[in-house]
Amino acid sequence: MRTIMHVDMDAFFAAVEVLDHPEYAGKPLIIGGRKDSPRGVVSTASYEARKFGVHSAMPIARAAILCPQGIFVPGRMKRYQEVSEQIHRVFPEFSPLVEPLSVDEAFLDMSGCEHFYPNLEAMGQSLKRRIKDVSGLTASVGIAPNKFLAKLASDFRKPDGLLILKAADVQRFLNDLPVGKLWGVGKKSEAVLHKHKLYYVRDLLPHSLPWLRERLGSALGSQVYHLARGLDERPVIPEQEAKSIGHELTFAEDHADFSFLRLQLAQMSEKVGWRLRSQGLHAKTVSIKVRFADFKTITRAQTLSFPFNDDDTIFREALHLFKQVKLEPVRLLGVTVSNFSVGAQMSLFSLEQENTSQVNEVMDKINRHFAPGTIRKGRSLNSDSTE
Ligand code: TTP
Ligand code: MG
Repeated sequence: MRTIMHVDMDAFFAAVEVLDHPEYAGKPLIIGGRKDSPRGVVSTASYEARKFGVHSAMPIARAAILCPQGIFVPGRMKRYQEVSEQIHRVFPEFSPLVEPLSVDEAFLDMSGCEHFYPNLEAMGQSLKRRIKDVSGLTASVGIAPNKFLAKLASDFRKPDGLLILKAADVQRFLNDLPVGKLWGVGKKSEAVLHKHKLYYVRDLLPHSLPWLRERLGSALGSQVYHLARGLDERPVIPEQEAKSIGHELTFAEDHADFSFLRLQLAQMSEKVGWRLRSQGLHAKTVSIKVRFADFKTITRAQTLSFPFNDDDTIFREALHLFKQVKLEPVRLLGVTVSNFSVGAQMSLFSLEQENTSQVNEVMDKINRHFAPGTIRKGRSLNSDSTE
């Protein structure tokens, strides 16, 4: 029997804002944009704001109607990333087998580590306490015999929760769970199950594996059959090395204005370059992704003969690729670099490139010292600038 721990920070971005602005404590706080921002979407909301029905992915405008007294802040990704890294550095203290899932959550395979703690409750408390000490924030933790159950458990007592699901209690816990909570059951398969009057996990139990497979398809049918019985064999997979670094942006409206899109490419190239350099990497390939108004999505890539890590090369190649695409209204734009090498031989570079790399170094230093984006290249500041 395995022991899997799932940890997920509570109202993460909002909690970081409260940490840095104690005057926000206890108030309805909404992250993602200013109140009058017509395009913003809610990243997250404090638990106080959630009482008004505000939730992630909701348009800011809607949140402003539901919760007019809310405090609206645009969000500071760099700061959240920093706290995220603090938290993710804690996990390996508890287990060598950590699977980071997102900015604020991870699975830890604690099998074989149980004897370090008087009981599983103490194990969970110990992780929660360590996260609090390191970051000042609360996390919710679930401990269970597998990943599926551990994630359900951490969610169940949020915020600042801890739930241990023992094998003997699993079926009772699952029986009252809506079928939509089973992994893989989206809106479509939920509708199929509802059509058969199957609303809760307990309703699924009388149905055989072939019966579910026939209605949901072979793979999902089997998954639902097993999850409904609390069975999930998926291993905790330790972090894989990043194979690419990218940024993409979905626009609230479709854009066909070339100078606007070029500005977006310039800004994304800077972000990608910054991340590449902060990880000490060089890349050889630049790719762009373009999704059009009709959701048709294309990617284009260019591999260079030398490794690079400067914004200029990324932007130049991204722009070159973009110019070859027939301009139609664009819904999403992305820039990615891949094909990494660690460091690069400067001797291979021309003097010009060496100068560029010095400019980037100075800009990064300033941006690290002050806020990211304090100093930027002219072309990413407005759409009138030249290449
Ligand atoms: P979540 O863990 O899903 O949410 P949360 O930590 O804010 O709240 P909870 O207590 O329910 O776990 O996501 C982590 C962060 O990721 C969240 O603080 C903001 C960001 N995020 C978005 O930007 N957009 C989204 O749609 C979601 C779901 C999250
Ligand atoms: Mg969270």
